Amino acid sequence: MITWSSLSRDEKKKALARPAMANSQQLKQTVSDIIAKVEAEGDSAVLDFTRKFDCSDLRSLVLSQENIDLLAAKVTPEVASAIDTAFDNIKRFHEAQQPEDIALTTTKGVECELRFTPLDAVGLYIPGGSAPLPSTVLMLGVPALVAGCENKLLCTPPNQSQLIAPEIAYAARKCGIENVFLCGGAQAIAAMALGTQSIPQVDKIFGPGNSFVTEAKQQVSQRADGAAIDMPAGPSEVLVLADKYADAEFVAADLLSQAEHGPDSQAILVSNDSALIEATKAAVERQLANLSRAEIARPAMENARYILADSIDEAIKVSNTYAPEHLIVQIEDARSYLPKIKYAGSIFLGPWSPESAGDYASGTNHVLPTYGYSKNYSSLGLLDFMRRYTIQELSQEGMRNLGPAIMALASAEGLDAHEQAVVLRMNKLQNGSAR
Ligand code: HSO
Ligand code: ZN
Repeated sequence: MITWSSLSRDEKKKALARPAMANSQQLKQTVSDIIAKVEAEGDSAVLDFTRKFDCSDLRSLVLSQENIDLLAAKVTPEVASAIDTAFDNIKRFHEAQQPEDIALTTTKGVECELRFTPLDAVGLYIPGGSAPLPSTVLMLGVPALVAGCENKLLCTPPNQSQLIAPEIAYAARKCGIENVFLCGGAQAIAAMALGTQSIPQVDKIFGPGNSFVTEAKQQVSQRADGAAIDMPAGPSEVLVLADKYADAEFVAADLLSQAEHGPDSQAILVSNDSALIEATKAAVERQLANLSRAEIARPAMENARYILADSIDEAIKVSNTYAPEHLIVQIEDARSYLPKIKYAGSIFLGPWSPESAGDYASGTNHVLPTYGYSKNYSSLGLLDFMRRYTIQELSQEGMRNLGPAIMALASAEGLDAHEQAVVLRMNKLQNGSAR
């Protein structure tokens, strides 16, 4: 247990430090080599990499519509109905985010508009690894569907049978994802960003992944001919704020549900009650013993931090400094503390709101800014699948009214051609020859 008030500035910084991100020169080079090969050779490079890393006898990168349907039909009725429930809630929550266009007269005769339009082509990346994530398909696919993106494609690494998990196929079908491609890693990101013979180029790439995927997203987003990306990513994290009224078993379970994502997951408890901290530690040990992914969760929990604060206010300050991806507030009257909470990707209020609710089914998006990015990035939402642009129209009256200001600014900036574009029109209006 760390007593916050006893720490020096440097120690405080260290107590909230995140693990160094794996962005070594070696990783950067490997990823840029993969991107270059995919750019030069297209499908055959993606196939080679996929055979090497995921499925040695993969024949095609394309998962046929027939296979998607066959796989989707294999989902058990219980899981299908759970995916349906989650789909409905996520859809409702994202439909409510539909933005309104704006049309405004700023000066008499000067009309300005702001319009929203869906992105044309989006690429959704679903990692393979130890747990297939149909929930992530929904978190990316539903907003793409609601936004009205015309081309939605999904890349995910194939299993040994050249297929994907039935739950992923079912969720993809529900979201109206048109095409599924069997590839993962940096090669999948390169393929979506640059296009290959069979994988269409997309405008923006979404979704989580390992350090290769994250690095590849970063690299393709820096290229003018590449693709935009959703947000920078680091290991997943949770910070739980708890007081003496919190249920230590609940707190432990919430820390562990984060820890089981990966050995580099971050779990932090901040409390003003040392007895609650001790009880949580004991509960973590008890619960860990029965978890199927204890091997993954244990190393993450070894890095967990248990911080004792002098007061709830101080605990909230610690949380604001850390700026967690997920913030769970198990404090009496949790909602009343909202005004003091500055940064978190998503906030879970009270004892009955575990992170799992938002991870799966409440309706909010589980793609969230990690690594302190909740200070300047937002949780994924409908607007990330849209772009906005503006329109303007000046009438003769508008030009008369605004012309002098435009001319003065252009002249102040020394940009004669800009000034001229207005002077010519003003002259025409003054000599009465304007139609
Ligand atoms: N907690 C993860 C999302 C997830 N949890 C998927 C379960 N499945 C990142 O927010
Ligand atoms: Zn989770």
